[in-house]
Amino acid sequence: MGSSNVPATNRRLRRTGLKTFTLNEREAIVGCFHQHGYAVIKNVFDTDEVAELKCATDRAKRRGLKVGRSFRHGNLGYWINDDPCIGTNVIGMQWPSYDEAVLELHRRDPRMLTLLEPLIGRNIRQIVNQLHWKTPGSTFAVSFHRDRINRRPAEAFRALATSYVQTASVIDPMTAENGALLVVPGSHLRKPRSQHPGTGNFVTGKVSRAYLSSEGYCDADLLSIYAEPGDVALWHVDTIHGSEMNQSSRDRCLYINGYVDARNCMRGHWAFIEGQGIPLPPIDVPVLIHRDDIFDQIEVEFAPTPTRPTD
Ligand SMILES: O=C(O)CCC(=O)C(=O)O
Repeated sequence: MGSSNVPATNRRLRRTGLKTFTLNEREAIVGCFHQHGYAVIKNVFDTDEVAELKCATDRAKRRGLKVGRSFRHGNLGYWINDDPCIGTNVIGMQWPSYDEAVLELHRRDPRMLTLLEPLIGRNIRQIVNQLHWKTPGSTFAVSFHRDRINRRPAEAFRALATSYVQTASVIDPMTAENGALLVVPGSHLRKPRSQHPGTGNFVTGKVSRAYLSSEGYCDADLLSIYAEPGDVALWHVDTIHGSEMNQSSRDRCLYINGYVDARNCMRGHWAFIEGQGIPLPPIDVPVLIHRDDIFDQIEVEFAPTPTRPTD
């Protein structure tokens, strides 16, 4: 196949020396995503980059712990709870890219576009930018759900099944012991059989199987995504997934970015326009994403632990 068939993004990556993907690899990723509802791409980011990401996420967590309770500033939010086992615990952050430059660059890195472009094109908005930490000893876990339930209000999205990709950049190894992501391969292709309880995805303790079984699945249908720092996982908006508590002695941090074909989404920050990464505006410029009150309440505000559904 001649070089004119290599997508523009790939040609640019070859020149800069960043990780590239062959056409076969790209086709395999797209095929896996469509057929199984997820894909895992190894070594997208290198050791030095992962070390920088890890420093940034550790710094963010320390900042959260220092404040000691949930707060938000515009779309930036820190989620801090009182864990029954370890006490004050930072479980996650929304839009950490406002606080950490490395995370800001990562969300619009050309390698992310390489993974997204065959699925949702080159004009992309972003509605999820999130960190999840599973601190050793904590009870934090994520209940089984399809991301579709969180894409609210529904009228802000069109053709969600073909317009949305959730990504997770692996910061700490994901292992059998530390609450690796669990997916039900192929579940995106099956029509929902039940109503999701809609109670929010963050839970404590062993994750209930109720939703899984109401959808006709059991533990034998779960696939664990074991992955290394620098790997990126993608999943479909209708893929059932969740994760158990961390039973190991090491932290498990995941950096989650959710992207939408801009033609089909009325909310979110720009991530790419014609394949060009778009930086975040200053934090005091309100941008409508999750919070309907963003134009009224931009300054720092202490908040209860979120009760609304989150990723
Ligand atoms: O952090 C995790 O293990 C789960 C992430 C997740 O379920 C999501 O982002 O929708």
